[in-house]
Amino acid sequence: MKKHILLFVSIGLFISCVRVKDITYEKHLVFPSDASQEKKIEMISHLVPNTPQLEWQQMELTAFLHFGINTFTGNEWGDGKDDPKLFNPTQLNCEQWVKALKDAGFKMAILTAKHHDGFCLWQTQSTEYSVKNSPWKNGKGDVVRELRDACEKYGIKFGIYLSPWDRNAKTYGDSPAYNKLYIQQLTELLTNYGEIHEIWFDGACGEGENGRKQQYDWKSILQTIRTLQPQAVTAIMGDDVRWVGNESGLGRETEWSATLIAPGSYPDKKENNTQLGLNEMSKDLGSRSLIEKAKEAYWYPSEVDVSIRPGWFYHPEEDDKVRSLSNLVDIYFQSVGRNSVLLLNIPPDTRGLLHENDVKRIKELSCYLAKTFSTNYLKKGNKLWKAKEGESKEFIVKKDATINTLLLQEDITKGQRVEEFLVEGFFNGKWQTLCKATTIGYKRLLRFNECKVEKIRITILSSRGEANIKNIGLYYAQQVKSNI
Ligand code: FUL
Repeated sequence: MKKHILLFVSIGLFISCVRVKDITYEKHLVFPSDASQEKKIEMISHLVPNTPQLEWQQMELTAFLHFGINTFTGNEWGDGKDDPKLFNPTQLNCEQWVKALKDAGFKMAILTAKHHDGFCLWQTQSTEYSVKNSPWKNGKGDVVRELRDACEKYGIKFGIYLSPWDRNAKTYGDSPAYNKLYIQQLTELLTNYGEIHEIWFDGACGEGENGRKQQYDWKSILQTIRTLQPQAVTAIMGDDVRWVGNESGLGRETEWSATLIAPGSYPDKKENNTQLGLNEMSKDLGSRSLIEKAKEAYWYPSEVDVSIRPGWFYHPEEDDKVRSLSNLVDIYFQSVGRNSVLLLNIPPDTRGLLHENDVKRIKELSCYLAKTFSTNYLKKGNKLWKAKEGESKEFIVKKDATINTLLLQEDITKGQRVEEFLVEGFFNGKWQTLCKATTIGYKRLLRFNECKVEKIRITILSSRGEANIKNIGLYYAQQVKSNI
């Protein structure tokens, strides 16, 4: 009898442990109205990405391809009245785009299937304003198809940008009629082109004819995506991926993926965000003081979108204005290195090719990153460290190594938890501060003055419960001259 009781107690204990351990909130959580601040912190520390969000985050480096009627008119925003006959790339070759991207380490390409001008790059039934009425391939061409096939061939993911704002559609501003057209376009793209991994909904939005304001039917739009392509993430006006808040390649130093800002397409977004005084540009999207006031929380990670040139579309006069390597390296550290995914725009030119100058620069970037991160000077940095607040841990550095860069990663499948940490190096017989920062998240990269250290010590100064540090690395990143 005693034996049985013991067995039952142990099974009961085991089950309750598993249950406590297993509680995570995927993508969204609602705080109980009577939850204490302590309870809220505990809950948000267990907020985690869903599978598409996690896979998206792991890509780190993705490419935007702004291409369309604007490529041929020199505009950044077409008014929807440009003649489709202007669209006539002379040597369009999506394999050239994708090969260059793949070689440079990009994991996905997102094409502007339709920009604000409404010109569609695929054989759509929804409008006459498309490649069908262009001279390119006698109106039989389909850029979406060609890019899709090239992505398949070279093994990178494929995404689409479908501008909600449409300056050509007659129905724009007549909300039900335009929503129908928009969902038709989305359905074509999500049905006829294989797997799509990101759908980008631009927030830019003007008025339709006679000042009519379009009310988008986000509920049906998201429903269409979840039905047709459940593995896809929806960005910006979508609810999986958040716009970082600028177009200059700058992530926040304190970047929470577990945020209090409600996604663009949620019906209660306005109320929630006004109550908390938040918008996409706010400096703080995840602090304890916001948690105290918030009713809900979202796993809504940041994406840094920036163009390699001054414009989003190709303009020949910008051929010598491609960002320098040193600028791109800084952008990488300020985006991927700040818990974000980098979405770098490389616009195809009027030939329908990625320009030589851009291709050269992304290649240089990938060589630089490969060289920097090929030698890890830290010993045993990839053993999971379950770190309590206030805890320190020492790590041995390989002998005689000169270092200036630190990499840290949390296991975000358990939640994002670290609020502040300190890194010291032992040299000249004493511990000296190398760097101190706030959030880590999926990935944090920090650069500091180069030095030779025997060992480093990391202290978790503040954390929302036990932090799961799954990877630490030490590297040497060479200085790049600012004009290169
Ligand atoms: C903005 C657009 O208005 C630009 O043309 C570009 O597409 C950029 C990525 O998003 O909101």
